[in-house]
Amino acid sequence: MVLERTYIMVKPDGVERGLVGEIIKRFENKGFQLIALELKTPTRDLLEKHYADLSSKPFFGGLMNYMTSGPVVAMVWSGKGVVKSGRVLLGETNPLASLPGTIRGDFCIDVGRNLCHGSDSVENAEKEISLWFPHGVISHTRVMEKLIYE
Ligand code: 3AN
Repeated sequence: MVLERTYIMVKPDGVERGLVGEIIKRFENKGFQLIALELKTPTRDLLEKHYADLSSKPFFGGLMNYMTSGPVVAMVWSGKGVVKSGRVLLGETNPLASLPGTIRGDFCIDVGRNLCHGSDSVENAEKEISLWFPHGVISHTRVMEKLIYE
């Protein structure tokens, strides 16, 4: 089975607030598989590439300052429908519009401190994975696959 991949990132506020484990737990509980993880302080150059489509937005400067304020946890998750489902687990961009039960709905308030990032399409996921993990990710088929998929 060829499984989809997505790029999920715990932003500096999520790392600082000790929510890394909670966010990972929700993806694990769902049945998705972690195939890459790195704690790193991203450079402005990397973030400008990651957020290239937002460069003309009025909040871009604030977004850069926020995202360079500390380390992030960069991850790649794999699974059936993981791009869309990952966005559902995260909640809406605006945390106040996110339902309880989602990560943003449960843990944050402001759009400029919304804890996490998730790729919004399969195409963007593959671009973001290449950008954040230029050396690739592990290839490992886990034994429990049969317990997750029919
Ligand atoms: P998402 O992260 O849900 O895909 P995008 O790609 O529209 O949302 O925005 C990327 C990031 O830019 C958001 N996660 C948030 O941190 C920031 N952002 C988006 N819209 C605003 C806004 N109106 N004010 C401040 N920051 C924003």
